[in-house]
Amino acid sequence: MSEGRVLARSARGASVLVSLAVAAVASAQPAQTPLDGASIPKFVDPLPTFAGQRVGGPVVYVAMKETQQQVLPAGYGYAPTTVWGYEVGGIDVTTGRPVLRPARFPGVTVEALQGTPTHVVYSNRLTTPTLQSQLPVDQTIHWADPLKLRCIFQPSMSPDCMRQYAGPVPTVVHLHGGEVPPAFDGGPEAWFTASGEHGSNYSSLVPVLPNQALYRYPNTQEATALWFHDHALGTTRLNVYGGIAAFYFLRDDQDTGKGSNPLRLPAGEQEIELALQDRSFDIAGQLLYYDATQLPNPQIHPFWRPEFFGDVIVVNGKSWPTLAVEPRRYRFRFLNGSNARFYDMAFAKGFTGDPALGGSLGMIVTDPGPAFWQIGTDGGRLDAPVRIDRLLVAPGERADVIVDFSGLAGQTFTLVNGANAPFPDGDPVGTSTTGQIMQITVSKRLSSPDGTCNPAAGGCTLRRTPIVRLADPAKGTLARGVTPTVKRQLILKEIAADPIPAGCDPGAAPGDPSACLTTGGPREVLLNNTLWSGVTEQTLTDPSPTPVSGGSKLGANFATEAPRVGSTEVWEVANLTVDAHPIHVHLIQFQVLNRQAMNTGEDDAGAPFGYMADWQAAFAGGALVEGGGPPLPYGDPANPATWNADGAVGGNLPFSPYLSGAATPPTPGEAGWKDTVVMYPGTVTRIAVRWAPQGAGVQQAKPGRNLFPFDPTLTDPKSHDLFGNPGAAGYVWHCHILEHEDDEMMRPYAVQR
Ligand SMILES: [Cu+2]
Repeated sequence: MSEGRVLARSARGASVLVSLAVAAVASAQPAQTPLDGASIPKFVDPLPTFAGQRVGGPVVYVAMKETQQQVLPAGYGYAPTTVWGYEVGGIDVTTGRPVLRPARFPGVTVEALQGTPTHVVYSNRLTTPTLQSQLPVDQTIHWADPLKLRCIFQPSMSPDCMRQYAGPVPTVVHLHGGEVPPAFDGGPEAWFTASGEHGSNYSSLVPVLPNQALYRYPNTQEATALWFHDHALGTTRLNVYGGIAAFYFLRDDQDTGKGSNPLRLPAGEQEIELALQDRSFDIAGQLLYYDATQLPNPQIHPFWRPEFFGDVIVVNGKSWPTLAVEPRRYRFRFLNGSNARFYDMAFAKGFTGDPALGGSLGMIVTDPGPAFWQIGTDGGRLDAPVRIDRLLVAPGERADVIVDFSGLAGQTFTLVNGANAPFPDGDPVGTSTTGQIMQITVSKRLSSPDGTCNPAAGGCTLRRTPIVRLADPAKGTLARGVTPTVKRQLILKEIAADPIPAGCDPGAAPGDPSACLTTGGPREVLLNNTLWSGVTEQTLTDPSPTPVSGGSKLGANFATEAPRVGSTEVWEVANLTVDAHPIHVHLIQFQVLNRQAMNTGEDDAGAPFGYMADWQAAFAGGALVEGGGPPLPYGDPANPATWNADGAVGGNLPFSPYLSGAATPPTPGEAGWKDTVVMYPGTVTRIAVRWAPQGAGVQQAKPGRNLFPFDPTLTDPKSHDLFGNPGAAGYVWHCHILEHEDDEMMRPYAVQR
């Protein structure tokens, strides 16, 4: 244990001394009595839809505002819920007239057309929001910190760090899945507040008001459902929970969104956004995030919890809605906008929640409804529709599907969910709560003949040209002609809090003298055992902290992943934790190569085995250095002498001796462009990542050749690229479980010339 390690421990340990005060402070918060999700009537109110309301045009205006929304069913005495929403203004894409859509959660969909840039003026108008008092901002994690209290760096935390935060709300908007310049990526440190404070990586195309940022999206990638949501450092989980998220449909001349679209896809009223988000409520109908009886790690972070799981499923801002459809085909644009909950879905006429009936999933479909025909992934349309009986969508992922209700007139289906939480081995869903998402009744008369393509009959042609293949999804190998220049082997590692000390009472309420100051649960989850900042946890509070191996300065941080523009890399990520993590890379769309089982983990007594044991022993000193980076030198992508025996950089022991079984190709629903991919525990997930636009041919993209319509390598905020975009400090890759990304499971990355 290094001296720095001891210092860091004592710095964090100091928070123990003051954490007893937390309960008193927490009890000073407005008391919230939980509303049992099972008591809320389901399938009462109609699903809110956005057809006929979507907003586009060359300039779009998006304001973050607090508003009241009837999330729980109307007419049952539930008050409207105070939420944060996006108010969206621009040109109505149906009528061509200027419109302003009122703030709501999620915001009304923005629509853009491939090849036509969209300018968006984002305004933070969350001035003195009342919802703030219900959101447990944790000032002791590495966060935006507009008041500059620097709690994470304080050797002994002041009471200011431990009480309910009441300062300005930092926000920044990330267009998830977008091929955009670094200045408009909406990264974690580009935040801005209603009162005009700015994060270190704030940028705007041109100067605007201090509470605003103006971004220009080139819209040159493939048509798909992107989404925009808040991404402020260390408070994304709360801002998104409050409600600031919305779809961003990118159209092209095939997927026009109009009934006349040449692909003959369902359109108009038959194309429906479905944003799935779980929430909890109090008996006053207000959002409930924090339960003071479930302090996860008061020893270290008084308010942060490892994952949020609500007991109410909300779709498009309405709890358990119902949707009346005609007996015809519909196109559903699924988005998992939840903080941490996965959805493993099927339409069912009959279902049961009794796991004893078999299957690994909590909800058993006894009488199936129509199947999903998936036509698109995160980043665009598939080559051909694929039939999916159970649709898995992790936080951040999207799925574009057709469901055929023809011949089913008069029937009622429930969209059920069987995904354990945490996924895949956590608690089963609640049969009458989280196991159900929404209801569909085939109760409307057929208003016109269904002229859409029928995927079941092989009638749908989705693309003019096939997907440019980095990976061969049938074989699980690199596609022909693809030559990656770098292989990275990286790991996901959970860092636990200290074990529960002897003599305390794990069941005692916080503040009780016998209560435990730690649950022994997760303290943070790290990418390659490295903090967001890229400095070692042991030197975090030093005036000149030490970067981890391979770290090079990028803005306020140190990046370790610095791919060359135009190059293709293979990232092999071994998940050493017990849960699945949806890993998201900004700027590009990638392709899934394969997954392979790996002998790694900790046994029931917490003893590491397999790769984890050897990997921990590989640290200097023979034991894991928490947050100290990888155990070995990171390696230089340009110097093969520095690579490990698997030919990889990343600073880790080679994975190959620990692999077992054959590598499995991506699922049919993953066989396209992805920006977020599920990485299962005890598994290495391999992705092919190319720093070039999706449409570039395999022979076109070359290391050092920039094919983007902007310069992704420009880091200097004072200069502009040839396209007029300012520079900014790079991009990020991270886990899309929002509680994880807020507490260090995120890394900056640089694109190099
Ligand atoms: Cu995670």
